[in-house]
Amino acid sequence: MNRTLSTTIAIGAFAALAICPLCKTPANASPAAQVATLRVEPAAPRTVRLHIAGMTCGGCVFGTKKVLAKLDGVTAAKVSYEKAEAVVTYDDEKVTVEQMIAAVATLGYKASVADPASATPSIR
Ligand SMILES: [Cu+2]
Repeated sequence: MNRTLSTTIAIGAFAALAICPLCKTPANASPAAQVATLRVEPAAPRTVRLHIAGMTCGGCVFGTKKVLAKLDGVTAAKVSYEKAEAVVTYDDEKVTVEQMIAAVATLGYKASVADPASATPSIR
């Protein structure tokens, strides 16, 4: 009984020390965790808050959301008619804020960055 317990502790300690010297990933990490570490610098999703002038109804919100979501690299677009803004989550390796503004302009609305400081990596 007592012997079995100490054996278990020894195995646990060994597993914790078995860390790959290259990637610092514990050798017993799940395959998914190992794949994640292969990407040297994972693209952090960014979020930008755009002020959108010209939206006059819920249909405008729908259209704006649609053109933003259609852009490759945009993963989420929350458009608010009340606030006259769009909060867009995107991958900055695939799409730029300028492209979003241009896409919104095709509908006749004028988008501008509401908060430049918001165009930073999303903390969430
Ligand atoms: Cu409208």
